[in-house]
Amino acid sequence: MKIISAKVIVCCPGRNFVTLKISTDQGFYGLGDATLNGREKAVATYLDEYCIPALIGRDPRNTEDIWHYFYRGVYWKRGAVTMAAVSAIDMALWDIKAKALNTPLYNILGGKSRDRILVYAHANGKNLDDTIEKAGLEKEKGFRAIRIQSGIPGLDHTYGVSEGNKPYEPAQQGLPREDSWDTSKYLNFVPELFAKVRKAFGEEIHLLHDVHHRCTPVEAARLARELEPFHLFWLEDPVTGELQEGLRLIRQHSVTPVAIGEVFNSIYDYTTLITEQLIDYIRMPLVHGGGITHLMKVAAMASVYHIHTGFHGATDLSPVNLAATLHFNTAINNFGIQEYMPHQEIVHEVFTVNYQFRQGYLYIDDSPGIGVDIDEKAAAKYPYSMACLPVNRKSDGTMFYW
Ligand code: CS2
Ligand code: MG
Repeated sequence: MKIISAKVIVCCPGRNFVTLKISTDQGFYGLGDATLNGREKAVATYLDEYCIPALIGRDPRNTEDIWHYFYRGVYWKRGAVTMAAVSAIDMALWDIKAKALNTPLYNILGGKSRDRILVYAHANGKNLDDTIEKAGLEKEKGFRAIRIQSGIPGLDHTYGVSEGNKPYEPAQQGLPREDSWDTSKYLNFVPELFAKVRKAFGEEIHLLHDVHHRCTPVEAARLARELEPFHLFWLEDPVTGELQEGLRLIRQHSVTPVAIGEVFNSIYDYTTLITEQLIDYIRMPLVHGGGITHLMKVAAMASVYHIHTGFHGATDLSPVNLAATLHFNTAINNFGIQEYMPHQEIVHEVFTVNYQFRQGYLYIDDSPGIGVDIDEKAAAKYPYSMACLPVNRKSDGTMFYW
């Protein structure tokens, strides 16, 4: 079998997505998600200019060799843009491989370790009461795990809280919005938030929270310790992961489980975190972490250290990534939980999917490959529209992490 062509489809059905479509001489084609929120055109160009020409003529079943061609083979390795392109190529090749074997992708990743995938919802409100109300709505939908984010008293904007009743989409049209931040207001508020949420829902619901990279290690250690009575399923991105050893301080002061890595893009971002057991969940998704070929290795390394998966699954990762991830989650032993922010209806004018939500779990069907398709005509109706993630300044104007 040979790759005869490949194309990058950039579209914006409600938000921007980048999809790689690889076609073969035997009529099979595969899809890969290459979406990198706010940097879509960079990945599309990297694929078009530097990857697709080198793909033509190769056997798509040689996933290991092709992965290394685009990782070891290139001089300028790693990084979000490069690895989103590598991930998309890898996802599309595995899609082709499974389709050619006329089997669902999970079957060639180890088969079924489970029939359903535990997912968590997002609940966010402008204040504490609004957040509790929104969490109640997600519980009524059947979710057994809910991520809690709230507006912070005294701050206009904060991460994770949607404007009005619109679904949460952090990227805004045009150049970045400037948010302002105050760590002490945040640290003083969050324990009270979880005391009230845990009181409202009891112990039956898993509660998660995303710090979104905004604490120093000692601030994160304080927060993790103060949240211990509320038995969080995980505290996410408590500190920026650039300094892996920064997580040691949190571990020394708290047993609140830690999840990190949605902004990581290779196993090298995790080596200290995993081998020193500084984390409990890996978040690096297929679409940004090197695809199936790489994440199988990362998940295997994590399983040696009692670490589970909890992959990123925001709406700025496409249905192609989510479907491929559900196959991956179905097959591996150390699956933990999957983030699930349902895409807006308009997205499904372009992407047809093979997964369904029922009572707190996602289920995939047995269609061959990843089981998702893209309607290129529908995609053409929604041209790319530049949108950027916000930036964040401390209240004194100092540039900070968003
Ligand atoms: C978040 C994301 O889903 C999450 O855990 O961290 O909302 C993240 O901010 C966006 O994916 C960035 O594009
Ligand atoms: Mg996050």
